[in-house]
Order: sequence, then C-alpha cells, then structure tokens
Amino acid sequence: MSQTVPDTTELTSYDDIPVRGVVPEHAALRAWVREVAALTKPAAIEFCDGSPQEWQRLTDLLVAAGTLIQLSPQRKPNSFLTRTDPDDTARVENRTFICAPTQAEAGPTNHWVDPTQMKQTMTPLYDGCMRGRTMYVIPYCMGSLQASHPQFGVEITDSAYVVISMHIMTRMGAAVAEAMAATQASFVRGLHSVGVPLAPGESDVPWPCNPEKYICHFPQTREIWSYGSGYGGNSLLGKKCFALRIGSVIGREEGWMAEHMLLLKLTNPQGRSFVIVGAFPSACGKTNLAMLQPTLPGWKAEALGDDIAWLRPGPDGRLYAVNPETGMFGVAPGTSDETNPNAMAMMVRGNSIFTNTALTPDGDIWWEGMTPEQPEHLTDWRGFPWTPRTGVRAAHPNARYTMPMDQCPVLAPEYDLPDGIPVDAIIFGGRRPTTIPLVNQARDWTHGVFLGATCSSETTAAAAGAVGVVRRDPMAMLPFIGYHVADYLQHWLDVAAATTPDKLPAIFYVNWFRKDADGHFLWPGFGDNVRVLDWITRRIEGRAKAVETPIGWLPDPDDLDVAGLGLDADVLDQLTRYDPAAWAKEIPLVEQWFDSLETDGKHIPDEVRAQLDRLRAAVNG
Ligand code: GTP
Ligand code: SPV
Ligand code: MN
Repeated sequence: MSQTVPDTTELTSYDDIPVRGVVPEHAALRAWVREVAALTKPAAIEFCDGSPQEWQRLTDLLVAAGTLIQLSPQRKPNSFLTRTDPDDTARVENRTFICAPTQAEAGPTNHWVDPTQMKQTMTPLYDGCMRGRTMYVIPYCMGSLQASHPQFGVEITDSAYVVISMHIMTRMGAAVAEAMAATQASFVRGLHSVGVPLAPGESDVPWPCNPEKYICHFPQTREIWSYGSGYGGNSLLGKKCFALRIGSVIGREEGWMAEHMLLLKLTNPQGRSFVIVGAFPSACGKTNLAMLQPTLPGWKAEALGDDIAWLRPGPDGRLYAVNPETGMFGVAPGTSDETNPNAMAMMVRGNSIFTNTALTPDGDIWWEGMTPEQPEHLTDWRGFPWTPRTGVRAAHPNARYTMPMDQCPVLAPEYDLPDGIPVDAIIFGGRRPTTIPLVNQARDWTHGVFLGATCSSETTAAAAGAVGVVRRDPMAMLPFIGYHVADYLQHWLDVAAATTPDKLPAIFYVNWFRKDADGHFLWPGFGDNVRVLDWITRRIEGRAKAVETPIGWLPDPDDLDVAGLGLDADVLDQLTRYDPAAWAKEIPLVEQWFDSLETDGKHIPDEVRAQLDRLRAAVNG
C-alpha cells in the first residue's frame, strides 16, 4: 500500500523539498528519487498519478506559462498547441549515445562514450539543473500491466509537457506505481531535464531547453540520461530510449526483439485476418499504414500500433507482437481526409497535443497538405503571422500530433492483449526513388533478414540534419539499435531459430516512394497500399502469382489489383520490374555497407553474407 503525503512532506530526507502526490512504497524508487533531487535541487517534487485532474492542473499551468495554447473547444476539445524552440524540433542523432562498457559493444552505428566518463561529464550539468522548477516522477509501464513480463520504467523530468505527453503515450501513474510497489519491481531509470534552472524571481520562457543536448543510454544498468531537449523521442523516455534502444538490449538478453514497427490487422473479403508488422524509417509511412482506409472493396484494416513493436516467440512457436505504447506521436504534415481520414477523425475527438503546427484564426490547427487550398491567414509554427504569400512553411516539416490510441476509429480489439497477437507478415520499407520495386517477397527468413539489413531510405525531417540523402537503415533501426549492429542481425536469426520454422512470418520489402523523371510518385500510396497488402496476404495463402528474380519474388503485374487506378502499363512495369542495371549499381553499395559494419572483430552473419554473394552471382551471371 502507498501512503498519501500532504503538500509539504514530513520526509526530511528529501531535504525539505515540498512533495505533492503519493510516494510509492518502493524502496529503490524512493532512494533514487532522493538521490536525483539532491543532485538537481528542484523547488518541488511531484509524484504523478496519471489522473484527469492531473492533466487538467498541468495543462492549466502550461497555458498560464505560455507553453500551451488552448485550441477551440468546439473544434478540438481539450486539445493544445505548443511551439518549441526553433532549435529543438526533432531527434538529435548526433547527440545520442550508447554508453556500453566498451565501444565494441555499441558498434559502428552508434556514438559511444565510456559510461563512467559520460556520467562525469553529465553530473555537473545536472547539478542544480532543476532549480526553481518542479521535478515530476512518472512511473510507467511499456506494454500491458497484465503482461507476463511487465516492463516498468520511471521517468524523472522537469518538463510538465513531458508529463502530459506521457499521459497519452504510456500506461502511467498510480496503478503502475502500485503494481511496482507490490513486487518491488525493477525498472528502467530515465532522468530528463531541459537543462534550464530558474533563479529566484526569474521568468521562464515558453519552451525552455539548453543548447547543449545529450541523449544517453546506459544499457547495462538500464539507465537513460537525457539533457537539453524537450522534444518527442529526446524527452519521452519510454519511446525510443526505453522501448527501442534499452529494449533491444533487454530483448537480446531475453530472446525477444524490440523493433521500429507499425502493427496492423487486415481482414480480407473472405473474412480471414492477418497481422502485419512493418519497419519503415522515421517519417516513411508507418502511422499512415497502421490506419489505412482500404480502397479495395470488402477489405477491413484495423490499427494495433504505429511506431514500435515488441516481438516474442510464443508457446505455440509463433512470433507474438505487442505495441508497448498507448498513443500516437505522428507526423502532421501530409495528413488529410484523403491520405489519413482515421487520424483526422481521431483528432476531432480532442484530448490531443499538437507540436509545431500552424494555428488558424478560429483556434484550430493547420499544416501543409491538410487541405487543397491554403488558408488566407494563419499563425505559423514560430508564432508569426502567415499568409500563402509569406514564402515559408506554416508548419514545421516534423510537426507532430500526440493522440490517444483508444480514440482511433479503427482500433483493433486485440490492441490491449497483454501478451500480444501472432504475426503473419513482416514488411520492410523506405523512401527510394529508384531501384527498389513496389513489393518484393523474401525467399525465406534468412533472405528476409538480408533484405532488412540492406534497407535504405532518403532521410527525413524526423531527425535533425540533411533531408533527402539516401542512407542505409537496417530494419529501420539505425538510430535505435542499442548494441553492435552485427550482433543485432545475428539476433534476428537466433530468435527465428527459437520459433517453429513453418510458423515464422513471411517477409516482404515494399517501396511506396518510386518517382518518375519529374519527381512525381509513381504509386498513389496511402489507402491504395491495400492493393499491395492484398498481394502479400494472397502470397501467404498461396493464391498469388509471383515471378522469381535474383532479388526475390516480384508480383506478376497481372496479379496486382490496380483496377480503377488508371496506371499506365509502363508505370506498372517500372513499379514491379527487376532492373539488373540498377542492381548492378546497388550491390557494391550493399557490400560497402556490410564491410563498414564489421568492426571490433564482429562479422555480419555468414548466412546473411551468403545472400549477398548469391545476389551478386545472379545479377552478374
Ligand atoms: P515516424 O513517426 O517518424 O516513425 O514516421 P512514420 O513512419 O510513422 O511516418 P508517417 O506515416 O507519419 O508518414 C510520414 C510522411 O510520409 C507523411 O507526410 C505522410 O503523408 C507520408 N506518407 C505516408 N504514407 C505514404 C504513402 O503511401 N505514399 C506517399 N507518397 N507518402 C506517404
Ligand atoms: C521517429 O523519429 O521515428 C519518431 C518520432 O517516431 S520521435 O518520437 O521523436 O523519435
Ligand atoms: Mn518512429
């Protein structure tokens, strides 16, 4: 049982810092909170309970502080807009570190600093960093509290925006604290500060953040130290930091996989359902596919998750998927009634946070691509007056909505199953204007792992840095693998070995982003992606025709349902063709990529290398 602590606590061990809320009866948590408070020196400590009253109080506080703007209650009830500092609008990959004991464990795809050294660097930054602010303690659980192995985390943060975002994105608060206390459960420790202490009487800015940023992971001790950013994946520590970077390390130790994947249940006109998970890099279409509105008659798509899947071999030898989150932190630009009507319907229900979108004069939000016509007058994401003639974007390209999953009009009933749902297909994808066909089926699991390992995509605004540059992004996990990438590829093979081979999901590689010479997308995408999923599910059933090529099984163009699209035969051919000349250019790039991963005496698994040899022989043959 927990105890209620009055506004000013009798717990002198917190050095007379006023405490609000219920202090969980969890010895290790209490000790850690005490230690962090002694270091960061907040003005108050608040144990979060996740209640509607807490949401109300914190949103009121953030509105008063100018961090949130309340949107029109008629148009977007209980919803808010926030504008970040213009230098804090995306994940910062070059400031993200995996502080494993040795560089060899972090591998060539991660920034590494020795854990002791990183803590020596960061401890002085944290010293007094919460002065004048409230320190919030958020107990949360990634995945269901009823899961066989509930995954607990606690985030300590000085950002109330983080607290209300965690309300939407995770299972958090009193029930989690009680469950943790009941077993004195171990938990991932996440410490987050925006890094802007306030002197007595000093006034705050709407979006405090320190120009110096660190997003640090200590996988061995299950710790996250984040400093300087208030934005999304940098500050909501349950998401990329825990569920992917630390999660991938836990999963490797325990025999499961933490993946950057959407989860979708698709039912065909005959009534058979398939569960499909898909790994696409950031801002490459996961949220959109998770909620797609099929354009083929008789098909039904239901969402299970839009960003992260934990995959575990089940007792029946199948692979089970769980979405550890409870909300969507989705890319706003491009979202419209045409492209993603379900997301639009979700936000009308309210209870959402919009970050870096534009504001309409009547208290609603807008972004590029929402409507065919641009509004005459807006306030842009930086707070300046905007008209179509202003010449800049009204919304930031990485503007996002934060919305509760259970508001999704097409939520699959299995979404909350404590131990997940068995998976039928895995798809990989990315933005490639050329070379990669619309869809390609792997010959088997090992070939699928090879396809995943070679995944590549043009970079997007989801991470700070150049946009539109092709980079390799294995399994869409490049910024999220918490250990050596060669070991990660081996883990994909090892997990499969722990399941029943003929029950493994089939693997496919898709590309919605082929372009013509003028830079226009060749494939309509969005709801029409069901046409590709139709082929995929018929392949699983053994009902679709395919052509075997060196890169895998490509659809027989006659067997892809493109009725009503008005696609030229030539375009369809471009989309579904194996192009030997393009692949002859691709192979050396894949080879270089693989070579670059072989550091620290580690090697790409032989079986995966053999796939490259086979491809090279076939293409050159
Ligand atoms: P993260 O949340 O960053 O991991 O991104 P995501 O993979 O969930 O990407 P999302 O679905 O939010 O899509 C990102 C952008 O791609 C949006 O602007 C979409 O409009 C656009 N997009 C999504 N699906 C398609 C598609 O099928 N075709 C085209 N052309 N664009 C798409
Ligand atoms: C991504 O970048 O893949 C996201 C957004 O899903 S963030 O949560 O900021 O990582
Ligand atoms: Mn993502």
